[in-house]
Amino acid sequence: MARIGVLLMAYGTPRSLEEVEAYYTHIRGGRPPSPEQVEALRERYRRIGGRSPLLEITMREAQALEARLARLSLGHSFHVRVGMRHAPPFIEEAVAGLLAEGVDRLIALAMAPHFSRMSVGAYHAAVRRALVARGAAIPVVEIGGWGAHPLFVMAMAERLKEALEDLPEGETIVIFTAHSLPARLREEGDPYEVELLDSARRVARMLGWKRWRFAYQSASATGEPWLGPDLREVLEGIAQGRDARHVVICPIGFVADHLEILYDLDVEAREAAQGWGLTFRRTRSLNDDPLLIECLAALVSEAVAGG
Ligand code: FEC
Repeated sequence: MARIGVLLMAYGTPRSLEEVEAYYTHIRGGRPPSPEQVEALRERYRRIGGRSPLLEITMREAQALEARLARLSLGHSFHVRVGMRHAPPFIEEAVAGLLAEGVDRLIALAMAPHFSRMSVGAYHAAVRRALVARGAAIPVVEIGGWGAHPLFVMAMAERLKEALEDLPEGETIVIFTAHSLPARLREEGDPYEVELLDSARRVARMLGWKRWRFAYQSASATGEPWLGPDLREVLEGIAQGRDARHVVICPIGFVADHLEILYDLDVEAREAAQGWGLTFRRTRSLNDDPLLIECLAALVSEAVAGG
């Protein structure tokens, strides 16, 4: 019987408004943001009640996954721990904790279903760095993009079906969204966009829903071009072309509620859509939905079997 450490990784969030500056500095690779930038970010957290629920939700996912893996009786003991990329508990601390618990191998699973070297790739790199720093030579299975997994597609399709229930098909457009990244990734052959569009197609096909678009959200102002089209442009185009009266946003690139959902979509995009005369609805996030947990358990079991 092996002792298997499962590292559930997510973006990370400041635990209070005081932590925003350190968090933002970490995201920027150690370059401190200006006081104005810090204040603007604090204001976004204030607008969603002072903090984001991302850490608590990821903790709940980890507990549910550990319980589900135990019930599956796979013949191993599973230790599921949370590691964040930009805030405590950091990935490095989680790796150290799992090593102290005596795990003999690791499965690294990012709570971002679509692979990009700038997102999931960076989570995996943090795991490798943490192992090297501790001189630990245990096997690691890095789970790549899982946005095409049938259970993920089914879970997203259920949420979308629920949001579409009472809306007239001829007057409604679904917009699948994901976090934008610098556009140079396209030329570099990064799989992010291909995986996102594939996921969106699968969900739409499962419901037989034809009227959908894809847009990126939450781009940063870094001075370089980011992947588009941006959600605002798509909303404006729909309104100007009178293509639909209702829009349903399905943030397929995210699994949990956090700032980019609760502010960027529920506040900013909603205001924009309504300003253009559209009614706005968003699919509920999966969070610790049993079907998502089932999907994570399947990913871990497949990794154990394959790795
Ligand atoms: O709820 C929370 O407190 C955390 C919300 C949050 C999530 C998230 C997910 C992703 N990001 C991705 C890429 C980038 C790149 C930059 C960047 C910047 C920020 C800033 C905040 C922030 N991100 Fe984020 N991201 C979240 C929050 N993100 C806050 C800083 C302010 C701003 O620019 O808006 C640019 C870094 C730089 O300046 O150099 C790039 C990607 C994801 C989705 C995958 C994942 O979850 O890992 C990709 C959640």
